[in-house]
Amino acid sequence: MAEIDLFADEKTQALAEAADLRQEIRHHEYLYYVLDAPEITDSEYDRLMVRLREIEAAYPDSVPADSPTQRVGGRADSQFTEVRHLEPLLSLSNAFSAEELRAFDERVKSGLPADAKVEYVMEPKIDGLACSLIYENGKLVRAATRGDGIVGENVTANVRTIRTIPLVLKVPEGETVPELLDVRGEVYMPRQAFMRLNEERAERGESEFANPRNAAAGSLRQLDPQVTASRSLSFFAYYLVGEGAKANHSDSLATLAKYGFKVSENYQVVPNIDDALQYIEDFNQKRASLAYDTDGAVIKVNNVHLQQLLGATGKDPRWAIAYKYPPEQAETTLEDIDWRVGRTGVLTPTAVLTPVKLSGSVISRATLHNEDFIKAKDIRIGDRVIINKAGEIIPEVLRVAVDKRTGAEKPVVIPDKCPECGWSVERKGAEAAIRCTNPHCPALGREGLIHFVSRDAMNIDGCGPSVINALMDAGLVRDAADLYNLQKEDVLKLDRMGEKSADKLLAALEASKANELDKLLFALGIRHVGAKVARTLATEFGSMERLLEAQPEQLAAIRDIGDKIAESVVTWLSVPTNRDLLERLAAAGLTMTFTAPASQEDNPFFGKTIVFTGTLPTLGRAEAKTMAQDAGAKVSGSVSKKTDYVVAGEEAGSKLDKANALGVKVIDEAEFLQMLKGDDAE
Ligand code: 3BA
Repeated sequence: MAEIDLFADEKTQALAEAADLRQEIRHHEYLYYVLDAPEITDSEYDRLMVRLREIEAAYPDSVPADSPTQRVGGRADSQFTEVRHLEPLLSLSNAFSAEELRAFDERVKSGLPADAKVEYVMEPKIDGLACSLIYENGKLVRAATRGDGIVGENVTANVRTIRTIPLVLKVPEGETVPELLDVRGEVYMPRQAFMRLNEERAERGESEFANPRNAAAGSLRQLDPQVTASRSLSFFAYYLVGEGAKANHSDSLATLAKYGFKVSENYQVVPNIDDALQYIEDFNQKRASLAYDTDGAVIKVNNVHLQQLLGATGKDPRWAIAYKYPPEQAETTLEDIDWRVGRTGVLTPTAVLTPVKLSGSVISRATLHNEDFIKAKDIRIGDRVIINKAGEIIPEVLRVAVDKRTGAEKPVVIPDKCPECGWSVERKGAEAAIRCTNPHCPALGREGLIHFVSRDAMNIDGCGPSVINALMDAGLVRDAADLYNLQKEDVLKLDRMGEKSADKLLAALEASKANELDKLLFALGIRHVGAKVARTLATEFGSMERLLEAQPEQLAAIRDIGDKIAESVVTWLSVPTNRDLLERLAAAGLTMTFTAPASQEDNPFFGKTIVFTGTLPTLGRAEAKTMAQDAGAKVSGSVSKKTDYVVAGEEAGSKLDKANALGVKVIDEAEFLQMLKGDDAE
């Protein structure tokens, strides 16, 4: 009995601790994400999360859906099912001039009793997507896009990943929240996140998003919430509907902030239309310096009672209107082009301009994207160019004022050398990017190292991007080999690095030396050598020594290794600094060999193509796949004439039918295992 009580007590205590941790974590997330004013370090925050996850793992049945650990989970509705809004989302009509705003003011006045005192709330108009968030008893239960205003798409799973959206409303002690709350606002992508995302997409050869708004829309409509979570979306709340609404709109905004939402710090209550126009002028100056895109200002009648008296015409409220800033353009001279190497080794051109004023700031640089952009617009040095600032912080060259050409303009010279290290550059196939060929270009170092230590590569725990950055900034590490020369006293010099973390880092480095050649080959970050190709190479050659001697034809003859990969590998291996790096890694004690599972070539599966289908009785799919690969087999996802074996389990479906139709040999798990052991010499 006593023992049972003891356990019960332990559980109660753990659950109480978890509840406290959740409160604490929510508070710190609020400070960090909403207020932008963290009070603890990232690692202190991480520690709280680790502890919470630990308790939740021990008591998985007691994890509430609104725990900070549960932001990413579930799946988005595959079709994003339609949901009817509790109350329609209205739309906003637009005004493009002071006259139109004065006319709006007149209409408001004429629609209200003469003695009505009309105040306006001025808000930035965020360039994002309108969303409605439903909270029941303070908990987020549903999120929907605007859709046609009546019916929107259910994007709850994705919206839950947005850190500025509380899963549980912040309620001051002694206060309660309405049972039902409909919070509306704008989901948007901060400019920085947008630029980073596009950079990554360009690097992967994917199409770039035209603007943060499109990027936000694309990110919200992802089927995998994990992807949405990685996109750094944010949310500004600007409207509280129905029950929750206060007497004045400005009070609703204050209430939203109190509940833990991010509310624009740039809203203002003004007493008349003159001050409203002044706000619009002032805010135009401020806009460029914000971390997100705005395309105008929204003017709203503050008093909700007056709003109701005014009502709506069709979908547009008579009590609010959006003012849109004119597109910002200016003409200036393109003096030069500055080519810089990004962290991915891609050279990007920036226009160096004669400084010119554009929407409140002085512009002296503009993006030119890439070589094709320059060619398509026939941009020449000395040209008069029209630059455009479509909200984005970095302006763009819109077009050349061809009529202003004097004949003195000079064609743009595309660099053939890396401006950072002087190595040659290359532009391959259909890619728009020009890249530095120096695998040790200083610009690349950081990213390369971050990849080297990552989980699927050398898997060095406790060595995240921040540690790599700190090590490089401190001049302690330049390349991967330097990592293995780190001494404890060096590591301890870093900020926020205690005895314990230093020991852990050094132990992880030591342990990583045992990784076999496949991991190392992947970790080196050779272009086109992903984890799978690295494994094939390691299997085929068995040692770095043999790989170093390989001829391109030898490589290209290997199944799954095309000319592109072969060339990339051989080129990489022929670079003296890379050879040097490999020597230093070997000297540090890293494993340079790959021990293929014994007697592969005798194995009946060696060189064969296998397809797994259905549920195997004992083996997991990944496990079975690895076993087959270790035996030298190629595992494919679909059955064809080239398939040698189909390993079929329970509920094998169309693949089994196809195998039978094609006369492919079908075996079960037991036969598969037996043949692996070599009991069946086929
Ligand atoms: N305020 C967009 N509508 C906005 C509530 C009203 C409204 C907006 C707004 C209708 C912004 C139309 C879609 C909609 C909620 C309907 C804003 C912004 N206010 N600050 C007056 O920043 N983009 N958009 N959203 N209901």
